[in-house]
Amino acid sequence: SFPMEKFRGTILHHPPSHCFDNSVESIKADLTEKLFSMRAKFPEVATLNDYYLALSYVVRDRVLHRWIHSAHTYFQQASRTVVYLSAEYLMGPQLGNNILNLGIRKQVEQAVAEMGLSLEDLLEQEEEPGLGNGGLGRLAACYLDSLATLQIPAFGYGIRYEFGIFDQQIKDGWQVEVTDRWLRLGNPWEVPHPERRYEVRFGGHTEAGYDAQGRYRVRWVPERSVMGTPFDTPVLGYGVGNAIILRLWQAEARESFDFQAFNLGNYYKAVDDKVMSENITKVLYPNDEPEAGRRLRLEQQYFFVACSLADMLRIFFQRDTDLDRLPDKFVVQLNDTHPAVAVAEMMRLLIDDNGLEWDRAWKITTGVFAYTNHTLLPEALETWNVDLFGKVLPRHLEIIYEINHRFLMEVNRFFPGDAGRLSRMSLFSEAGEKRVRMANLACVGSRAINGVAALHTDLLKQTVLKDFHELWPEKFSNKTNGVTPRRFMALANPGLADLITQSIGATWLRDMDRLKGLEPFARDNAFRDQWAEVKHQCKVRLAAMIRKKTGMAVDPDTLFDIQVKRIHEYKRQHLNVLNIITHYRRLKQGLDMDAPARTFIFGGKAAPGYVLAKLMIRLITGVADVVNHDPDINGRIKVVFYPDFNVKNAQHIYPAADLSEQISTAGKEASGTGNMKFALNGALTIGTLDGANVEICQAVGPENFFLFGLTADQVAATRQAGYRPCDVYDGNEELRAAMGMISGGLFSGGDPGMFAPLIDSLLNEDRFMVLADYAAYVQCQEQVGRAFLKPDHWHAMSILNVARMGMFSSDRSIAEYCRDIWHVEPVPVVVPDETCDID
Ligand code: TH1
Repeated sequence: SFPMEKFRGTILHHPPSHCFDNSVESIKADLTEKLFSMRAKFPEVATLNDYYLALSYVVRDRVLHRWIHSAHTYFQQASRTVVYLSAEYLMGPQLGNNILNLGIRKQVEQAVAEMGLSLEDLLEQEEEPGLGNGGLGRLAACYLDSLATLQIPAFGYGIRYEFGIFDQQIKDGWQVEVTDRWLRLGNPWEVPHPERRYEVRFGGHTEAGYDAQGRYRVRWVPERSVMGTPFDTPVLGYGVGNAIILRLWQAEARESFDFQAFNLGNYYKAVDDKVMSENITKVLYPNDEPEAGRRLRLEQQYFFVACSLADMLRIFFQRDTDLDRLPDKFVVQLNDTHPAVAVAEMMRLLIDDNGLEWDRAWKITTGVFAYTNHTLLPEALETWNVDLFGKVLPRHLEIIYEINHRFLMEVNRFFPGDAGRLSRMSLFSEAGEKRVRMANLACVGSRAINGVAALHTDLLKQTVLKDFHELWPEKFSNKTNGVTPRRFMALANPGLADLITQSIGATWLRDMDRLKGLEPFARDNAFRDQWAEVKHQCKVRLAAMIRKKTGMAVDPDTLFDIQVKRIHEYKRQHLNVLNIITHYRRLKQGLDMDAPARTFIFGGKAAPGYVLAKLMIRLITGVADVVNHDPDINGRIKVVFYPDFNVKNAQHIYPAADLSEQISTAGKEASGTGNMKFALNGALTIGTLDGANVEICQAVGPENFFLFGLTADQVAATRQAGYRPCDVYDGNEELRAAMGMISGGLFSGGDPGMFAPLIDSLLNEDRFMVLADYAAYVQCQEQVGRAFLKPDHWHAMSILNVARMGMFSSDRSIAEYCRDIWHVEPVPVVVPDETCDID
């Protein structure tokens, strides 16, 4: 096990400082002052949102104080720094998390209460920045939390989308997308720095020539440019003085008016240019694991990469002059291929802007980057049409051609005459239209490559990155994902966190291996009762939220069986639905009457253009309509679709789960991280041997995990052998009946056509082996039902799950990145003492 000792810094028993007094009286005074100075309101006319903003500013001052001390320390020590490049960050609400990490929860609660407010209501006001799609964006946010907590000097860089992931409404059972106007009421957590803008150029052409010293030089003559302005959001570590920042770039026009056009009387064109420039950071592409190809998306990627690398070099040159030392001072982690154009941009910066020769530039570039792959799905691997790429980034395309030329010579030296290998490894695919392969560019430009779960990394080496692994086996490693226990345990589930702290002490929040200490409590009856009571309270709270959001009444005494994640065929929400229908039919027939009553809860967004995923949502709501109102069922099954799943409501959902659904086709989910959030909150998992489920099952013990279905090897072998879903269908009477109920129109108001595309795709192709796993899944769900009827044993399993989940803290993940890839050490930050009247 990894020596975490090194990462445990000085714990601040009294958070900052001479100027920040954290007594209840001070917080009250500061809150009133902020109401005046920042909102221009007096208490009688202030809205709840004014109070939310005022409290946020009170907290922000204290957060920024820690950031200033951190920045100063890192600057003085010229510390080696991690740069995390990600097109997505799903940070979640900030107020509660910052109060937790400052350690001032009790004082703030009391202060607002004495002013006639409730902290819970104020927290509820915050609209989260939904600047990501799902697991990939949330992983980036958890990693910032752990970087700060482990005292690692780091920057997160990304895009300040004006509109994040859409808000989801459900109308007549269908998903409707609504614009996410998260900035409407103001964002108190960011600090803009318009004085630190960078120019980003696009289009045009290149000109080759020789400079004064007679050296070959290329000049890029761009056609247009936009400005990038940074907005900084501080991220606090927990129990330490350290803070880091997330720096998000916003695109702006160079001049808000093109005066030349204006003087010629072309007012509209002048305004047009402003609109076009600002388009770049307007909206997040809402596809999780996307089909790529849009020009604006490429512009977004280059835009934030160019700003971030320029900023990194600015910081480097504050303390150094020799670019050969860049790899000693910075490591740049590419979060999937979305920022992979950074490899070409770095070469351009070194060669064109700083006058380095190719070989020296290449040595520096490949000393700086590391690449994380997050998916094996072939349709999710990014490629760009070469013509499009050349129009947007002509100089970068030339550089990529040159990288490719030199790279393929190297491949040819290792594997002479292996034409197939050369064409597979080329940075360009030539089958059909010519395209740039971003994963290949990321691999060639990086000194380290990693997958996000043990199985995923193994499969990467055997499939999509096989050739790269054969060439550079030493570059590859696994870094299993993790999640932050601060947000997903302490903040989301204070009842459980308190119970754990009472029994094993408070250190577990920074050292999750300590959860092991809970194991003996699994046999303690009194403790199990307390454990059950915490879970029950969480279910009561979620039931109230479901009531508020959907009008539906659900019973907290039923088994809460929850699947929340993006809607996707490979995640197989429809497999879950087929089991529900089967269970429903059995009850109608008077079978399975001893099974426990269940509430099936779904949540998740479908990409707006993904027709089958949207149909899956309609199927869930259709089944809910029938089952929930069937008098024969009498509450034995309830089905709920919880609208607009996001980080904020996720914090209420994970703690309330009895059962976590992790049922993707083996070999398709790179890792999953929801699986970890559920298990850390005491849910038991029903799951396939996919992604991190494999490691979770191993950690908690297969006797505490409901495992079912084909393995990744069996999936591949079944496919090889000529899988015919209709044979499975023909051979299973219950499956035929369930699918028949769907295609007969029972769940579509009598319309037999509505779900035909879904049924046809299952019967004809079934790319994700839903039918192949159906029988095993139904049987495993019966086992779950029987287990739930023995509450003592169930809660013992739940306790053992939590006790053994320590390795899935993002602190463990980040410690491994630090040790194996980044080679970076903690830098403790000492913040002058604050006064504090509690603790
Ligand atoms: C997800 C993976 O699907 C998930 O298994 C993993 O836990 C998570 O990343 C974090 O590692 C991915 N999300 C995206 C989003 C886009 C493109 C590729 C992936 S992979 C836009």
